[in-house]
Formats: sequence, structure tokens, C-alpha cells
Amino acid sequence: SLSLADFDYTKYHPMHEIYDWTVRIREKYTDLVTLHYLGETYEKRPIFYFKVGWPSDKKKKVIWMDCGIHAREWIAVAFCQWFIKEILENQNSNPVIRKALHNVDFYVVPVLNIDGFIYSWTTDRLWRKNRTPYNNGTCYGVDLNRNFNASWCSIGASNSCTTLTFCGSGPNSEPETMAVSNLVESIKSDILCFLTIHSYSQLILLPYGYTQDPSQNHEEMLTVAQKAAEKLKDRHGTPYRVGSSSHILYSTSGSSRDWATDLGIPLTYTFELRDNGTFGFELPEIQIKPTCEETTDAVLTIVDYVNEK
Ligand code: ING
Ligand code: ZN
Repeated sequence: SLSLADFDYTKYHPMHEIYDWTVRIREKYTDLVTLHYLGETYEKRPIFYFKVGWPSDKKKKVIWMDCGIHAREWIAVAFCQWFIKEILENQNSNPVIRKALHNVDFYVVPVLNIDGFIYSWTTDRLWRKNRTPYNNGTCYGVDLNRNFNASWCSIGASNSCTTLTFCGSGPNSEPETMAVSNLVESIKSDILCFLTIHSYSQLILLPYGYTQDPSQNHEEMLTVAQKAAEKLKDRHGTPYRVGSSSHILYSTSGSSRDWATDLGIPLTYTFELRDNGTFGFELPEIQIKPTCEETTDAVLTIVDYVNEK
């Protein structure tokens, strides 16, 4: 297996390499990083998350970021890895990162839907859902971003396992969803910001998906997201649109972002990374670096806002 110095962040990596990378990051940055068990997937693989930040006597606030809730969105997983590398390598040189690592802990889940992610590598590149069998094993997979307890399965989701947006047999029916729900619920009052990373469409999406109604602090969330999108564009000129899911994309129920909003987490965003459909989910590796650079700029804009607030 590779040493961390040889890890190529401009390539997509299969799950066994990501597990290996995870251990190496923890070994190299023992003072700043701890590794934690989130839960297990349907196929009994361990899901891990990182806590990144300086230890503190006081209880720290949290910035949440998950990637790879949808199997085929490989650029999202690449971004979580890039972001972790970036905040560790620039822990002192970048004042926004430096301040953040003292103020908050980043909780980062690099791959949430591990079973689906592996299946997208081995069998079906465009697989989206997890891999739980339904209907006596004649059908596989729940859309984990329709399985959270937020107006579950009311709109933009399906009761049928044969569809891409199958909501499952009930809220949190899936172990991957349950694992996130349990952890986030247990620390909800500490979470300042909840970011969930997807592709593609070049959007920063605000709540809600399940209703056209604005969230309680819609104007604040919009202003911060617009600034993030501006910073993102400054890097490589990539245009992003900003708005609520139900207005600029489509209506959905059961998303993690809407669920986190209703828990009372003040800033909740879905990122839809590159591109705009030319390559779609199969974003070429040549675009990993610019995509991750610009997205880091956007995320750090939000991080800075949270820390200055
Ligand atoms: N898009 C997201 C989806 O789950 C989304 C969009 C996210 C809508 C969160 C509402 C809330 O459909 C992709 N590409 O998965
Ligand atoms: Zn997605």
C-alpha cells in the first residue's frame, strides 16, 4: 500500500485505498485528527468519520461535512479527501483554517454509502442508492437522501424499490441513515453548520426540498451561500446557482439537509459540484483538482462566516 506522500488526490480511488488513506491520515496527524466509528453499512462494512481540530478543555462546536451519500458521485468523495488534506497541510498558513481548527471540530464522513460506492466501482458505474435488498431480494437499494425523517416520502420520492429515489420502508430504515441520524441528533446543539456534498449541477442548495416555504433564516443562508458562490467563481470562473432545493432544483422529501434544518442546525447546505451535464457523474479526473480548489474556497467562505459570527 501507498505512503501518504504518494497519495494522488487528482485521481479517483476505490474504497480499499480510501480505508488505507484514512488510517495514514490519522497516523500522520495524531495531534489534530481522531478517527471514529459511525456505524456499519447494510453489507456490514464500517463507516468512519474524522474529527479534525485542536483538542480543547471546553466543548467545541462542530462543522459537519459528509460525502458519498450517493454512490456514483465520485467527485464528492474526492472532495472530502481533498478538503481534509487541505486543512491539515495549511493548518498554520491559512488564517481561516488556523482559526477554525481552534474554534471548531470538523466532523467529516468521506464515504457514507460505502456499499453503493463499491458497487459503482465493480458493477454499475451509475449506481446511486445503497445495497439493501427489498422484495425478497428481487430489487436493491434505498436512496439514502430520501430516507431521513423529514416529511418522509411525501414528495419527490418513491415507494417502489425499482426506482432511483426509493425512500425505504420507513424513515431511517437504512443503517447508513440511522448512523448519521443517531450521531447528529446526539450533538445537534453543537453543530454550527451542516454540509452535504453531491454532484452534479453546480449549485448551492438551501432548505427546503419538501416545501416551497423558506427556512426560518433563509435570508442569512442565502447571503452566505451567494458569497461562497462568488468566491468559488473567482478561482476558475465556474458559475454556480444558489437557492432553495424546491425552487431551483426539484421537490424532495427525506433529505439529510432538510432533516438537519428541522433539528435546529442554523446553516445547512447541499453542494452539487461540477459539472453541468457534459460529463455528469463521470467527471474526468483532469477536473478533480480545479473542482476541489474552487469548492474549498466556497466551503472556507462558509467556515469563515461561522467562525466570525
Ligand atoms: N441531488 C440531490 C438529490 O438528492 C438534493 C439534490 C439534495 C435535493 C438535498 C434536496 C435536498 O436528489 C443529487 N444529485 O443527488
Ligand atoms: Zn447526490
